[in-house]
Amino acid sequence: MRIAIINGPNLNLLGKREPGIYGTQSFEEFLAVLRTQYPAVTISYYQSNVEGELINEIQRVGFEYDGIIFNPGGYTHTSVAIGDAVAAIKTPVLEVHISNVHAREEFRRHSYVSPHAAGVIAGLGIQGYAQALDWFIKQARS
Ligand code: CA2
Repeated sequence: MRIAIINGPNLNLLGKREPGIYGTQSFEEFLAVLRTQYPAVTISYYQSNVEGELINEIQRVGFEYDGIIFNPGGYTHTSVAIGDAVAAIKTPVLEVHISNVHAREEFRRHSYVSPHAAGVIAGLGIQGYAQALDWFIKQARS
């Protein structure tokens, strides 16, 4: 089973800034644990701060992989193009947000991605990615 994790802008700063909102662990540390816990799953990881690069990666994995776990970062709330890319691919996408976007500023309540996602996880911290991975594994078994 192949799962792609894609993180959008500023998520390369995880563990370095704003620990109160985004936690203290870097994504690379978390990913190493995830790969150890799920040895049967091939987990690719891609992070970019650039909108078009994220779209290229969505298209690259979007017809071959079994699932995409996608945190579009701030582009969630602004990018028609990223929403269009998610709508255009075959692979199901779970949208993940580390923070509870519904408990923050009003503008974070709208997502251009959610209408095209299989589901949305928000506010569970970095563990939301593990929850998303569990869901894809259980879906594949059923
Ligand atoms: O909660 C999330 O995962 C977000 O997608 C994170 C985005 C934010 O714009 C969304 O509304 C919700 C921001 C990512 C910024 O990541 C940082 C991580 C560490 C330190 C500073 C920023």
